[in-house]
Amino acid sequence: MRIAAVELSVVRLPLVRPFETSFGQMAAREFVLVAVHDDGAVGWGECVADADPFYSAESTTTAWHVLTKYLVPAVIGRTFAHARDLSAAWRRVRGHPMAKAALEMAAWDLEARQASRPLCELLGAGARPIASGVSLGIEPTVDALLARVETELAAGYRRIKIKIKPGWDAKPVEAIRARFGAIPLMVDANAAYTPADAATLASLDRFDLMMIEQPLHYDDLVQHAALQRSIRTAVCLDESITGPAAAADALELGSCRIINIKPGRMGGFGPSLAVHELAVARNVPLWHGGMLESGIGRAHNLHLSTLERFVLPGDVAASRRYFVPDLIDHPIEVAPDGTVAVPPGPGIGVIPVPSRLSEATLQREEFR
Ligand code: OSB
Ligand code: MG
Repeated sequence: MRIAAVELSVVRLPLVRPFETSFGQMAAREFVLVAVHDDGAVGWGECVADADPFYSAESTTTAWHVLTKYLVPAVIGRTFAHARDLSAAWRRVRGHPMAKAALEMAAWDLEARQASRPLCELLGAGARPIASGVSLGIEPTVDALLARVETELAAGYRRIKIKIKPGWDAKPVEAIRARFGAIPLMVDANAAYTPADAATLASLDRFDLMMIEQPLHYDDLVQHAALQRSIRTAVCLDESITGPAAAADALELGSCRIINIKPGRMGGFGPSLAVHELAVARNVPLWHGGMLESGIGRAHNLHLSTLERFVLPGDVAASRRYFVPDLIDHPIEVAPDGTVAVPPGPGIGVIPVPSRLSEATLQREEFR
């Protein structure tokens, strides 16, 4: 594959409904979309960095800066045997995993399209239905949250995750258990607690949650290990798992029992495959996280989710939960059994609808 041309766009899509987490409220997604061209073939990648650096240090602006100034210049005009080799070209650039992942994953899509194979096969697996869960934001009232849970269970989703923060934790969980019984239920704190809250977090043990996701600081492993020793519920790490080294440290320390994989957070599919290998070796359950991606990023996530160690339902829900219309030609749908199909065809299996893309584009630049 030769990186003959790269097209970068900043795209803005309003969310179907605002999404509130412990770090703030989002009403729209604003992200960098990458198109990599070679000889008529195009590979697509979506940068999961948000407009604001609240989930992690990266933002749309930093991703644009690092892509235009460093990452694209490092690969443009060059030939690579495999998409996983691109990362060697930007080895000197520290950090910025979301910017790197967007370009690396576009190259994976291009490589798969040029081989006329679905991306999941290049990643070492094969298409299978992916069990899907939903991530529900913080609501103004418990009743509003219960109504959302009811809707998503009726749609077939296999697990409910609710966002929590101090003051919005045991109360909504207790209300969901009271109304819906023993459904697969988990919580995500997005780093909103400190070790001083250990008693509050331990009090959630009585609800038999599948896991508590990222309760403590976003780059901590040591305090999570102490917390995991003191509670029965499994800790799952999201923000803290920045790549294979952090994953190995977390498992060694006992910081978590479950890992949430997001290729954007770790720098792309290369590092994600390394974490997957580690999880196979150590028998650690994985699931695929979501970053409110458009259908482009979600299609990448579905292909990666076909690997064997993704044994828990992922945050890979239907297009209509996020964007109407989605950026892609064939919206992603959930089946009545709560699974989502991997888009068939070469590469990720979907492309942006040109008119929707141009309507949503705020800024654009081409490199050749
Ligand atoms: O922590 O998993 C998270 C969305 C944005 C940033 C971080 C997270 C999330 C979600 C939504 O939970 C998952 C999705 O449905 O895409
Ligand atoms: Mg999370």
